[in-house]
Amino acid sequence: MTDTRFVSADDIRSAFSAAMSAMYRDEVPAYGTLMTLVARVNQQKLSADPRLKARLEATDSLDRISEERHGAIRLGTPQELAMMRRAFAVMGMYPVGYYDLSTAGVPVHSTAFRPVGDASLKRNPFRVFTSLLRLDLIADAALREQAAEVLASRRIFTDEAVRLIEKAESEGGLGEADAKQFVAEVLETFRWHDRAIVDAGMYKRLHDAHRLIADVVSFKGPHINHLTPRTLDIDKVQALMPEHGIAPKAVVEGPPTRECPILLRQTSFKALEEPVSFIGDGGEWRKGSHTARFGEIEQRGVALTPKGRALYDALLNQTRAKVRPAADGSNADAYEAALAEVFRALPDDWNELRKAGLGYFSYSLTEKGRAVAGRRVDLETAIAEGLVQFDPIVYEDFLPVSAAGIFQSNLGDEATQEFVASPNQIMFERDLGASVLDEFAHYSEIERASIEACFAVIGQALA
Ligand code: OOG
Ligand code: NI
Repeated sequence: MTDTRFVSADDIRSAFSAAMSAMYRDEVPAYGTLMTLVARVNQQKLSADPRLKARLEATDSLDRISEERHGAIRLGTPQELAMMRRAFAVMGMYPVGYYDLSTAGVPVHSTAFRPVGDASLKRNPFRVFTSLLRLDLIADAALREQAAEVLASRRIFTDEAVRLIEKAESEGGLGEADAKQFVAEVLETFRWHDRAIVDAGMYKRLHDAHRLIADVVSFKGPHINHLTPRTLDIDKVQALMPEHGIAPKAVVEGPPTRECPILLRQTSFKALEEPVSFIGDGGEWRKGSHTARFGEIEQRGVALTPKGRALYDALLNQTRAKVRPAADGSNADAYEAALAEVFRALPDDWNELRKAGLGYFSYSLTEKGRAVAGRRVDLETAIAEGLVQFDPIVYEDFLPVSAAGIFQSNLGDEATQEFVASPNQIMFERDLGASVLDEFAHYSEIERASIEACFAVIGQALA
């Protein structure tokens, strides 16, 4: 039930993502340049491909096609993570998936807060990839303790933000004035602060332990570190970035270019070195710099089943065993060629993907199907006879290897470091104060419900 006294969570999320986008474009002008480029390439693609345009018109809000799909933050403590979960819940964003990045040399584990229902995703799909620093992976005990101390002393939410989160929880929502204020207050948490809360010496020690640790610990809050609009042609934008004065990362992460896109492809421009000041010995400000903020683009394809995903992971490993993409882009062509070659093993045809049980699809009745209501037929026959059609279910989540690639290229390419792989979803969920939704179970349920809806009309499945 929607309560008319309250602004819907979807509307609050939309207002929040719009406010964040405006703030970030203002803070990071290169991001504005990227947005303009993405919008232009999207327009060109739509004019050149009327079939794509028609399909998107039917399924998406075309006018919002170039808007942000996600952003990312890195938090320092369990308390920050738990409060962030509550703040996102007010915007209809729930934790989906657990990503262990330690295997890839980044001392964090993460989830994505996102809308889950179809209607909410269509209204505004904005999500935030949220990482929690793992101090337990820092070898130097003294540094670990100092970092924990700094983190314990900061408050990343304003008092008003906390008050409004509590109000939304106890009353079941926020009215218009409160919702507006909530957006403004929570936005403060994501703002950039160019004055560090540590001195230059401490910053250097944190930075030497891992650049990401310095990024999380040294500032007043978890500045949004990137936003990511959706592109309809990621290869084109990647190729055009240099012409617009922005330096792309070496390679596009994820699967290769395909007729039938799978999962998620993403690339970013490299993080910018920005002026910051550190606390000096005599309390004065000392000038320095920090590199953290960048812009990214994404293009999504079909969600894969566990079987499809296992194949994807195996093929990606195989590719990277052949050619490991160098940070300077020197072997980008060789990597792309190897990726395309190895991924031939994954069928590039919707029906083959479906029949092999590799991807998730949403089924619906055709007109012909509705006309034969009551007839008993099994799914494959119904498809073969044109009674039922299927569409790929879009992957709305993230990929750990890709995420690590995005992290690495923006932490400085020399920052690769080995950690002992130690996924700890139990610890993460305890810190979060909730369990994360299993993305496979979620897609599988969408698929199952779509099949049931068909059989409610054309009789029970025989199979
Ligand atoms: C997050 C990197 C991961 C993605 O799109 O995979 C990410 C970060 O750098 O904090 O955003
Ligand atoms: Ni991202």
